Amino acid sequence: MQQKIEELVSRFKKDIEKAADSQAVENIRIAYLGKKGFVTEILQGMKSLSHEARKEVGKSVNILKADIERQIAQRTEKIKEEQLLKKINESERFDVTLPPNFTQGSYHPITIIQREVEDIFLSMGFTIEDYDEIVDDYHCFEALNIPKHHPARDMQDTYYIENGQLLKTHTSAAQNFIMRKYGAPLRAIFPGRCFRNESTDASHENTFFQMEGIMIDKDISISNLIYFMKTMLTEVFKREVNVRLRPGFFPFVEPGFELDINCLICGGEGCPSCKNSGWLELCPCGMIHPKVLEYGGIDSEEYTGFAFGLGLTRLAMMKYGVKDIRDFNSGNLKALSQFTNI
Ligand code: FA5
Repeated sequence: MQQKIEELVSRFKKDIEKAADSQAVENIRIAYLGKKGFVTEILQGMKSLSHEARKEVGKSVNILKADIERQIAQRTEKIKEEQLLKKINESERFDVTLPPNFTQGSYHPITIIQREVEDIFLSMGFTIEDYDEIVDDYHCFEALNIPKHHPARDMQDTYYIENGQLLKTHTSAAQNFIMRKYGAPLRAIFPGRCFRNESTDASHENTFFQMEGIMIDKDISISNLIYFMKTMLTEVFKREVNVRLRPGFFPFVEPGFELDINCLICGGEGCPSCKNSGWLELCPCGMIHPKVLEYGGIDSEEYTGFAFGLGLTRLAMMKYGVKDIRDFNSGNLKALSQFTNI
């Protein structure tokens, strides 16, 4: 019986070494440890042995069983490792004859529309200016005729940071800086990222883009303002779009207007993007308040001007049919890849 066990041990060793995959290992397990397997056969043969011999052989068979189980587990692990290595080697194989497999990137839709609007204003003699995202209270509010404790400050939920600094709530914060830098006459646009501590929905983000524009010269009137707004929108949409102008209050313009666009997502029927009103606030504007000109070092007796604050992210929503403004900051590459060919 002992000899039979020894033969089984050496046969098992050879079989398990040859096993190339997990199915082969399983077949070996059944052949040796299964109900009709070799080890069970030995156990059944023990019935004819004496009590003493049965004790001896029983011990050896238990050791044999444990050894077979251990080797089966080891072989299974080894096969897994080998398969993993094979996979890694195959994926890393570098074939110089294959064409390169690059995925084409794209500009972010806000960048695309910003550049488009910039080109339109550049062609009309405006310069493009840049301004900080962290600004002080004076530029964001006071120089815009919004003194401390003025109720108009509640119109924008501000993120205050250290030393009286704050995150720019609107691009109007650069008006004073640009006026002081260039004086009058002046035509400039200044795009920028704005931050407001407000709850988000389909048309409100806490981080969004605006593009400010100012034009200051002798005899600038509301007709100039309407002309530039109309030209810009017709150029962006390559057709006339429905807009409406209604009175709006901003302490830095007088008179002030709200310019709304007929919602292009629902065609004016009403949807979540326009809060079911059929209109979306897009580009408030107005004639620059004389006090703001004076703060900017410009003689308000001699010069007048208009200013507008275009909601660039909302413009991108309308232009590209994006129903929810939050998609722009989502980092969803699948959605952004649609802009590859624009
Ligand atoms: C302003 O920010 C004024 N500074 C605009 C202005 C400039 C008026 C010059 C007059 C003269 P308002 O808060 O309405 O205004 O924002 C202007 C535009 O920015 C809105 O019409 C809208 O298109 C966009 N906007 C405002 N808040 C958000 C927001 N939370 N998410 C996305 N877009 C927004």
